[in-house]
Amino acid sequence: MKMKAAESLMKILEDQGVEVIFGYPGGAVLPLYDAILKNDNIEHVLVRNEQAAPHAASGYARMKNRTGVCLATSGPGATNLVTGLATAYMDSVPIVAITGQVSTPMIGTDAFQEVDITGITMPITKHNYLVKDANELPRIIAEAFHVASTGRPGPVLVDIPRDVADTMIEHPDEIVVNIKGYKPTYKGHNSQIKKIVKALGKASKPLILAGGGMQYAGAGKELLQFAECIDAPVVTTLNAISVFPETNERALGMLGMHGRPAANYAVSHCDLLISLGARFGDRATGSVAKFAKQAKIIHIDIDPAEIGKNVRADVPIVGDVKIILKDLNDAMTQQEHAPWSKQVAEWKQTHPMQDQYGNEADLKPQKIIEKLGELTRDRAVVTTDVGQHQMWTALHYGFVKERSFITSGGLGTMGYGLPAAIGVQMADPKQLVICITGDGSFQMNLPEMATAIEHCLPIKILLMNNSSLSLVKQLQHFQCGKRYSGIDFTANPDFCMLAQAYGAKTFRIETEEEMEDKLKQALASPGLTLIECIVSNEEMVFPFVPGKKGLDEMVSFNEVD
Ligand SMILES: Cc1ncc(C[n+]2csc(CCOP(=O)(O)OP(=O)(O)O)c2C)c(N)n1
Repeated sequence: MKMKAAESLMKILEDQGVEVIFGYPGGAVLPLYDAILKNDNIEHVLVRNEQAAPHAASGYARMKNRTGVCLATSGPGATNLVTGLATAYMDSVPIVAITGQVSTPMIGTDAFQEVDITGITMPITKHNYLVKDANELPRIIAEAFHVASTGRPGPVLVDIPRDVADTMIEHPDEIVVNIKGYKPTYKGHNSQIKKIVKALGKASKPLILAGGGMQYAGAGKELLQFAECIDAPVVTTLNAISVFPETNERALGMLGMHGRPAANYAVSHCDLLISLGARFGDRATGSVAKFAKQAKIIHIDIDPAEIGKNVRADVPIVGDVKIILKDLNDAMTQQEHAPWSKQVAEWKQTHPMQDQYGNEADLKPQKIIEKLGELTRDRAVVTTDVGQHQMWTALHYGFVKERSFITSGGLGTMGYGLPAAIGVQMADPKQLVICITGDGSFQMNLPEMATAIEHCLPIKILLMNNSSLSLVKQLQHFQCGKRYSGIDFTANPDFCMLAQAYGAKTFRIETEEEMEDKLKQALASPGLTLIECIVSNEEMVFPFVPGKKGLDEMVSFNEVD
């Protein structure tokens, strides 16, 4: 059937199962917006700044394990997507971003709102396309979805000139995707699996390191079985939090710069580290030279480019972590490492997280998060922004449900939390969605409250207001001799009044005494709700591994003046 390329595009999106597009219009995407209007099956969510669109698509994708879609116009619309695409790239989130481009004859003439977005996004997308021939559009879109969601997931951008979108084309009945040279490996090589089984047989202090790839693979069940079978404790990276229930006795929680003491000690003392879908980012490893020094390292990842990139791999294996874990579970016999388990349990006991609180303030952010965890643990999905509040959430909430923690781990993007929560809530309208944010991060994308109101999304925003950029303040404390530069927000608005102006319900918590009651009330409140917690900016996140130090050289609360 003949139709405009823009209409054909919408049909293909529908075939790909797209239910929602997060976007913002402009001149170069008029044909696409016109085509959306004619399509009854795809909802368009108008964000308040394009920056929120890929973040929302990311929240949606991470919640639903499906590719998220965002849309922006050419020029400034497209460049506003850049931070979100880089965020998705670093965290391996499948997104298809569609941008409008000036008409083909105008490309390269510095036309109004022209920008070379494929050039700009080359290093932060898995792949990108500039569509020059309208007849190619259906195939390119199908390819974009295939590339975004297979192998190691990631963002793909498709740039569509306005005249291309307007061209009449024959809508194909069927599209077969066949990309030469692109064949992700899913099944692990048999000989490598045998090597792993052998290495496990020799180890007396094995440790499992779960990374973000475990979330995407949905391999929580296999992980639990594996950990039990090889009798090993489990540490997680920031992006893997919630893949292994933190209430399980084998769970040591997050490792790294702000890792839990038991997790960091275990990494430093294990004799075999089995890394599953983790990329050994510097925040997780601390000094690479001092990382897991006593251990043989098994590196399992779907992306061959990850192997040996940051940390040596003694036994590498490329493939899908879920499939490989299944094979390993089949191949392994029950093991026991009682002295190691005892040692790890001791570390947990002698270094409780409560020791990492500050002792000055009345209302401690760590306690708020612990209480929130207690009240919502198995029934909420939490998104965060970036800062101390993010680390406290990672350390103190106590996640138990797979895919219940969604954060910008790799890029550390402030402004991620609220739009991501919008995506999560759109993906699952019945879900309790909580966005934990700081006053700095919240101000980067707070107009998205209007988007949430417009779509009746009952998101709960927990705002830790310390009137400053406190994670930076903490760095300045240690690295700049307590000289604090550019971190005070002396002119913060009244956030409750502001949220009310958008139509949200609000609560303010100022003392520990009122904390539980107000949290309960806020959680029970229908509609968009802001819970503002007034906390001290003297608080710090502990433990803390100073630069160039190894993971077992953590600084704790009681070691700092
Ligand atoms: C877009 C962006 N700009 C700057 C930074 C650097 N940065 C990291 S944490 C932080 C402070 C965050 O402050 P806030 O959101 O108030 O959280 P808090 O640390 O106070 O909990 C800053 C500025 C960043 N991560 N992202």
